[in-house]
Amino acid sequence: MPAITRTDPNIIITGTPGVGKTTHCQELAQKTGLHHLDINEVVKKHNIGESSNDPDDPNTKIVDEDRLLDCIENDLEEGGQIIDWHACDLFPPSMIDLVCVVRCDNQMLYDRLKQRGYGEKKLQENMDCEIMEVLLQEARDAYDEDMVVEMRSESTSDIDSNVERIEQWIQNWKKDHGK
Ligand code: DAT
Repeated sequence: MPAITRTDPNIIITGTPGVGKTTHCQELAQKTGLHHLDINEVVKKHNIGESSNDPDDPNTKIVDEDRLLDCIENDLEEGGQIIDWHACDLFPPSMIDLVCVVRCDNQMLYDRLKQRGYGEKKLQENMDCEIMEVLLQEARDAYDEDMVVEMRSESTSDIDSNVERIEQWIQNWKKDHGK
């Protein structure tokens, strides 16, 4: 396997919408100085999402994944990216060092999505996604088993302990890779 040239790891924070990805990414970026790579922002900036034809869900964008990868290729090569996205299997495993799948209690997720103003259909689709552990399975299928960790995000103390755990992991990664 070729040596890793990046000096900081690339970490995916994934999970069903509403579980707490962005909250984790922001806290982690602030604590570590790594870059919060918000894929929603990349899609907007480069205009690489097409509106879905679903009249119930006009705001959801279908993203051109090849173009997305072109847009972030340099960032991934550089390293130190905290990738915030509700899918993970499009990122090349050779570029990824850790995948955190954020989860939360179903009722809590329902309340968060309701508060976000999701319509009933979109809400139910996302609830099914969480209940069926779709993102966890996607992560396990795409990456080595020992790269994938599951984290709960139900209270502020969960965020603190998850972020602390990832910070510790980053330090170990740097030591192990002589960085
Ligand atoms: P996502 O990026 O996965 O869509 P988010 O970070 O925007 O989710 O969080 C959705 C909402 O839930 C937001 O109002 C913050 C809240 N939230 C998430 N995780 C939480 C936690 N562990 N404790 C308290 N509130 C949390």
